[in-house]
Amino acid sequence: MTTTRITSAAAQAIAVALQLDYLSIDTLASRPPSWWQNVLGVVGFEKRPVIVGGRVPVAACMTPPLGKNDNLCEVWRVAGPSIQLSNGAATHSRVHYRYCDDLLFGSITIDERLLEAGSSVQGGTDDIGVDAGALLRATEVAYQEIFAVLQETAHLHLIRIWNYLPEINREADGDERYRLFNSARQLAFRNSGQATVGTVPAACALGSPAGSPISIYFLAARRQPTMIENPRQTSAYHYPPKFGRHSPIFSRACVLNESVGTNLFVSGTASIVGHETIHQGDVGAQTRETMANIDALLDEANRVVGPARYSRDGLKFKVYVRRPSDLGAIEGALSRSLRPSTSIVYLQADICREDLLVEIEATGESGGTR
Ligand code: 3EB
Repeated sequence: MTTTRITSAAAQAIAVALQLDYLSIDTLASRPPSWWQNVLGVVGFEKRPVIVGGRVPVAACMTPPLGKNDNLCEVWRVAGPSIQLSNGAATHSRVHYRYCDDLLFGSITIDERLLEAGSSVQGGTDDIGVDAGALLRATEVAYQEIFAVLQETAHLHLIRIWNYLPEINREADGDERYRLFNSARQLAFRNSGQATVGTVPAACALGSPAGSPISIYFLAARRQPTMIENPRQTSAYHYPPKFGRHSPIFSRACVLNESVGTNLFVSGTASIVGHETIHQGDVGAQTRETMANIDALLDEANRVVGPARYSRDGLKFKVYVRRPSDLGAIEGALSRSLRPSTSIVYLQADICREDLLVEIEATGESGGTR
């Protein structure tokens, strides 16, 4: 028998466990200060929840909850002995953030209507309208400020980023707003010296109601995660130009190696095979295809990272529903493939392709050997 030598890096990795919980505002209100000490960030749905104490960054999905999820918050917490959390100190930044040695949670909210138009995406020409220009500029500013914070605290690796943009499918000056967002996001990655293929974060991009600010929140890490692509899908960063001049920059999933607790991040996943949407108009079939894609990502994660075992049972889900009237059909399809106790939050959101009716994201814990 061999003795296992625990390296200091491994010991440190084991000491921090990222924990994701969906808790009601009332539950949050009853938690003692010692518990709040370890909270990295809180995310509300539809609007920013009011959290007393004020030390923890509070983000908002801006997407209204559906069904019986009222008053829930997404809470990111680290557990483990003697973890020290620090708050963002960059007063010149719009990013609110909190971090421990390994992990950082951050959030940024920008109202594009309050920014001057004039993005460098225009390439020096004036042929872009004010409407498109404002979205391009706001997206660029948001990503620039995020990357600046990551440099400052040396959490250089974005692992997961959630993007909520108002009216994602609306045309602005002849282009869809999601496609404009993709252009500005890609440019911001380039300008900040980030890779635009391969080691890019897991992500999602959803539409929020008109008049909402752009709301982005993210997790970053000191160590490089392992990126996972889906063998059934074209990598998003290699989508053909018919989906937009600039491809979306995200990985299908990533794994935070040697970290316990929540360490698998599955991007927003939809009914896409190769690069094409399938089952147009059939929300039940789209839901089943999306779960087949998530299964393929779990298999791929198990293949790539070895000893960790991921399965549907270890996942918590957020389900974005385009048309509220489809909620029953989606719940029905999921109830046939998930255990009744599975954590699922349903939200109303526009999805970034007009023909997609549902998008599902997940976060996971590995469950040992199965
Ligand atoms: C897709 O697979 C569906 O632009 O950041 C999923 C996850 C989607 C992330 C993003 C978009 C994004 O293309 C849409």
